[in-house]
Amino acid sequence: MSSGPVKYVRYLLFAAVGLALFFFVSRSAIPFPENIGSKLNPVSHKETHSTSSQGKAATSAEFTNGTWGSGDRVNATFVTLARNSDIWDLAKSIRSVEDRFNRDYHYDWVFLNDKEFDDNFKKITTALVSGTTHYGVIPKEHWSYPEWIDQDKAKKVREDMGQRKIIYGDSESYRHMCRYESGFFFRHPLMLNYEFYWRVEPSIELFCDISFDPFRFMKEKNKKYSFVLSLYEYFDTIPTLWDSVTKFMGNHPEHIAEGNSIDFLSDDGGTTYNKCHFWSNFEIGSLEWLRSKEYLDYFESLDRDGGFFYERWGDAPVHSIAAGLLLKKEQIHFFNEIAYYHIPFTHCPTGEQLRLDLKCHCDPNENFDWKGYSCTSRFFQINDMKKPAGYENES
Ligand SMILES: Nc1nc2c(ncn2[C@@H]2O[C@H](COP(=O)(O)OP(=O)(O)OP(=O)(O)O)[C@@H](O)[C@H]2O)c(=O)[nH]1
Ligand SMILES: [Mg+2]
Repeated sequence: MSSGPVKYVRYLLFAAVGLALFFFVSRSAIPFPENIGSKLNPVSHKETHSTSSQGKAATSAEFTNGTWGSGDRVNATFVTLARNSDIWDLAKSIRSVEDRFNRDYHYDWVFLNDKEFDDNFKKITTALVSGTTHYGVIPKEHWSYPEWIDQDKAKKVREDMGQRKIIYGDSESYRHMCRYESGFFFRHPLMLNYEFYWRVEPSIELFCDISFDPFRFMKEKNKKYSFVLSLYEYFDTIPTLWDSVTKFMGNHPEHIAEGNSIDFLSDDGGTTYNKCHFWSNFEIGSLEWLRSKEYLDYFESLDRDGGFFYERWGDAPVHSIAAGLLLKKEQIHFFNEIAYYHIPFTHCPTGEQLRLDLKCHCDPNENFDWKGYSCTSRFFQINDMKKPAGYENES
């Protein structure tokens, strides 16, 4: 991992290159599976000033007056994949989550690692988490090459991507990490007893009090996946991902949900991928959905195609495309109220009164949601959601 300023510059470069690529790189297009029928027909959407079903479903008042805070806890856990060396960056994240939310709820926290956690890691995290902590080692078969992968070919790809300076392009462990987050963390024995998860990474920050229980909100509203930030993926990491998804859709039309979010993912009804994805370093989601036949068939199909190793598919587009295709639109939720930072992007809630009520300490000018490289406007548009008042001042 690189140091702070260097990393920041790297991200700026990455964002600039990504933006340029988004506009100039031609997209892959393969024949569209006909047996999906009307499920992927694009619908036209009005610009977003009507009140939506999603907008009606959750108002800001509900998140500040305790509507979702009362009652029993949900069967849920925080989950973090980490190395022993991540301990101090992770300690900051845990402190933030505890101070802003979990000290009132005491949810459990599961830590997963491809190696044994050392005593220092366990001691510090146990002291910081107000709920029960669990520590798991990842089974070897979930963090190694499947037998159908040609490892020489994978090595050449890493060397080539390294020379082309693609972020994490030369990293073998990053690829295992992305594949693990895409297809396995929810199947770890420690995760099997839980219904919902909240993913936390090292060095994140929460800027506002969370005065409601997001797990409870997810469960009672029948939400399966949620996000706070969305953006465009770097094309060179996923050149054939959509081809693989298209193949899956052709083989499993029964898994594609009626009323899905295809228009979040594609500008042409599914022929090509527009690279929009939810930023998965923050996720609150349903483990039961990830363990469903629909999701497992999807992951298995993508995994067989080898792009986790022959390209550098990230768990963010993999999860997002699944959510976009396998779930109904209304099962995906945007949490404006959860203020979040992971280098280099900030989600600072739009709406001054909300920020004051929640004791936020983020600068609204840094809010990424309505800026050009975010996909959140598109999410609002496809769901006919009204953007929060004041968004124009943050674009
Ligand atoms: N156990 C283990 N965890 C890892 C490994 N690589 C990454 N992780 C964890 O996987 C998550 C994602 O890795 P990050 O390095 O944060 O990836 P990223 O968010 O794309 O990039 P950054 O900007 O560096 O944060 C984090 O929770 C890491 O701690 C690894 O080799 N072993
Ligand atoms: Mg990270």
